[in-house]
Amino acid sequence: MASVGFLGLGIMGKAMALNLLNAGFDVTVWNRNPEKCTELVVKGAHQGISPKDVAANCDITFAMVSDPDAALALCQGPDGVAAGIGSGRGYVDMSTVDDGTSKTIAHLITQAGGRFLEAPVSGTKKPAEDGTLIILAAGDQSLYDDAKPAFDVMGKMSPYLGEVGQGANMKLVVNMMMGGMLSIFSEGLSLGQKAGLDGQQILEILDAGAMANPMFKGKGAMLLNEDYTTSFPLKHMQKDMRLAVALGDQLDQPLPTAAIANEAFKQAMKAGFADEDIAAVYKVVK
Ligand code: NA7
Repeated sequence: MASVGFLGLGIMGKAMALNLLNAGFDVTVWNRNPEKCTELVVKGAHQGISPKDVAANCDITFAMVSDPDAALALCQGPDGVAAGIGSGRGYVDMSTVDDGTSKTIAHLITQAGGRFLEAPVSGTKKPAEDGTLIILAAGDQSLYDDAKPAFDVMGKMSPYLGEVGQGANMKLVVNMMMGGMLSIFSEGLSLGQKAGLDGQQILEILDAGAMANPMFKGKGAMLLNEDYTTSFPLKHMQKDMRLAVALGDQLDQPLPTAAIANEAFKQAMKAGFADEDIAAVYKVVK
């Protein structure tokens, strides 16, 4: 099996790196806060000293960090991935960023002789743990072929979407729709209960009709129980909405519904729910 690096052991990265380890890959991990490496090291991973060190010593290095600034920070500077990647090795950034950031990272890596693939994912904590993510890959096709065995461990589907930027764009389209749906779902559930309807019955009726979907089912139970245990941090959804609205500006595409949903997530951030689950957007309309 190829030696793989994994940078960023947050909610998603930890679960994904653990699956690679359990599948028999030789895994080297690094996290900004090194304490998060301990659990994986105990289970057999090596610990890298910097992103540069990991990229220099692994055939393919994966990264899963919070946002565009974090993704760029991993690559730049004397300890960054670009300083270590060298010729022919691969770098796969699985963080959700905008297409511009992804292209900047692609440039940094390819200038240094490496191969680059962006591969943001659709799916949160549970699919990351279960290895059932949807991986949206775009960029160097030879690296896609080499990374496929690892993708098959981390996800249930990993379509190749073309040139760098298209994975990022697909992810923003998907999450923009998810944020919009969650926002109107919260308003509906709140309106119904204010009108005296039973919340559980609202969920059952939705689930029996054309609007049934796994997200309403999963998040619906959380809303009724006022359980906001973080599976998908709300601050990351607001980032995705912000990046999608910015893409709309760039492409002259009207996004009135997404823009308003973005405002609801901003309100939730301001109210102090940034680190809670996306379900906490309900609290601003409740
Ligand atoms: P988490 O659980 O918030 O984890 C974020 C990770 O990103 C964590 O490992 C952080 O390290 C790391 N991070 C954040 N900023 C930096 C900088 N500047 N440099 C290096 N590392 C950094 O997020 P999730 O796992 O839920 O989500 C990850 C991605 O998937 C995100 O793009 C989502 O939109 C989808 P720390 O532990 O704080 O040192």
